[in-house]
Amino acid sequence: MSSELAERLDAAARDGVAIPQIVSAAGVDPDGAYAIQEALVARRLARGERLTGVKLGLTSRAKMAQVGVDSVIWGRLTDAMAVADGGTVDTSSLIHPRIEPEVAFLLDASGAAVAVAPALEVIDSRYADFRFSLADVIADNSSAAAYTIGAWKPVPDGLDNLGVLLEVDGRVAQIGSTAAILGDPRRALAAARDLAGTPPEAGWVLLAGAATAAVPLAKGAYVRAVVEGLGTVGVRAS
Ligand code: OOG
Ligand code: MG
Repeated sequence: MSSELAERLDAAARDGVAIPQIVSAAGVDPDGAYAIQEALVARRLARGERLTGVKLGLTSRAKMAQVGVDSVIWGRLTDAMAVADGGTVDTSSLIHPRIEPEVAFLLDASGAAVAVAPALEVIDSRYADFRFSLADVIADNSSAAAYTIGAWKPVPDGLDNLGVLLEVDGRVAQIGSTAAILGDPRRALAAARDLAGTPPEAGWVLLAGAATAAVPLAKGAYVRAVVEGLGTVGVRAS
C-alpha cells in the first residue's frame, strides 16, 4: 500500500494536479506516513536526484495555526529543489505554491552546524485546497517543493530573537522573529537528530522551519527574506 500511495503523491507533484487526502483516508499513522515519504523520495532518487538535506516543518505556532496540524514534522530535500539566491523558481508545475522565511544551517557529518544563513522555502501541498492531516502532510514530504539559501555565515551566539521580514515585490508580507522557531532555531539541530534520525552527510542543509505563516507565491513575484544579522535572500517566481 505504501508504494501505491507514494506513486500517487509522486504523480500529483509531477503533473501539478491536486489529490484528495488519500493517506489519512487509508488510516495510515505517522510512522506509516514516514515510510510513504521515504518511498516517495526514493522515486526521485531513482530518477537521478540527490539528497541535499532535511527540512523541519511546523516548528512555529504561526505555521501550526495556518495548517491546523500541531506536531513538528520533517522532510527530505534534494538537489532538484535547490534554487540559487537571486535565481528563479519555476512554479509552472506547482499546484498552489506558498513561500515562507526560514533559517538554514549547514551541517557537518555529526549533524552539528558549521554555518547559518537566511533562507526561503517554497511549499506546495499535493492535496486539494492545501488541506491535510498530520499523516497526509508527512507522506507528502512535508509539502517540500523548492528552497533558496542566502550567504552562509559563522553561527553567532544569539540566534534566538532576530527580526524576520518577508517581502513580496518590495512590500512587507510577514514580520516575525527567529524566536518563533522552537524558541530558538538552534533547537532545530537536536529536533532533526531526534526526528529524522538519518545520519547527515557533511554539506547537508537543515531548514529549521518557517518563522511566520507562508504567503501565496504568484508567477512573476520577487520575494525577499531578511533575517536581522544574517542578511537577505531572494528568489523570483516564473
Ligand atoms: C507543511 C510544511 C511546513 C514549515 O516551515 O513549517 C513547513 C505545510 O505548511 O504545508 O515547511
Ligand atoms: Mg518550511
